[in-house]
Amino acid sequence: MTDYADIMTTLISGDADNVCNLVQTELDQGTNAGDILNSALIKGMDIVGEKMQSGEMFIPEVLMSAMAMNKAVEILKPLLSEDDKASAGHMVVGTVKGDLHDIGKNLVSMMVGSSGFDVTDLGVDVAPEAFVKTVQEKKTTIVALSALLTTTMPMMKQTIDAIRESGAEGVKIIVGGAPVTQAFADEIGADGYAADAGSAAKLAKSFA
Ligand code: B1M
Repeated sequence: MTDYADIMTTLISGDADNVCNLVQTELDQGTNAGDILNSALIKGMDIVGEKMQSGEMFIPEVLMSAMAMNKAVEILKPLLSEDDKASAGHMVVGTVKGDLHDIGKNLVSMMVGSSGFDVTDLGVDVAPEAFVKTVQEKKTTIVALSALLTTTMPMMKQTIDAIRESGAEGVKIIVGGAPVTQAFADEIGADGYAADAGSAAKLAKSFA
């Protein structure tokens, strides 16, 4: 059985061209696209998440890996079976109303997307009603809220309340962002808190 060490190492180093070449070589040799996705790319991104958490990788490096992952997935997409395409669930992510910071939120979006979720990114300055609308329209299993300002943290509670009051069932709401803590997450009734994008992907998977 292939261990895909080359693909994983190249993905972790963020070398998109070589990841794509290695993926294409595997395909040319008849390797199944779903196997490459699950056993090489998603596994590789799991390692990126761990390295990010431990401080071994920094934001720009993580972004390079995530971009390499996205390019490789584009090659595999037409070849994936419906089973392979079935995602871990649907996540809606956004920075709450009044807050324009999006760099951390984009990382969360990429890391969670790379770990098998179908992600809708609503962007920044997202009103509670917009989250509610998306949760209702898609089969959302997880909502991830980002806030970078102490002044927009209360908007996280308002958003959680709006989603709960809309009657959405089985939706897990997770929160994060520099000023957010586990204690704050507990206080506002969130289902979870993640300190960084790698942890957000792990947390999302734990709910899948
Ligand atoms: Co702003 N800003 N900013 N800013 N800004 C901060 C946040 C601030 C700490 C700077 C400071 O004063 N030291 C401060 C907030 C103070 C506070 O409230 N305690 C601040 C301020 C005051 C402001 C303005 C009010 C300034 C002004 O206009 N007077 C203004 C507000 C605008 C608004 O939002 N309404 C403002 C504006 C801006 C820019 C537009 C100039 C720009 C944003 C550009 C952009 O995002 N496209 C900006 C920036 C760049 C920053 C700093 C310098 C960097 C933020 C960043 O991107 N970090 C920031 C200072 C700092 O943090 N050092 C600052 C990198 C990013 C990867 O980290 O977003 O924390 P972060 O994401 C992390 C984790 O937090 C976590 O994962 C990521 C890592 O993996 N995470 C989640 C984030 N979201 C998550 C969601 C999850 C899970 C994890 O869901 C489950």
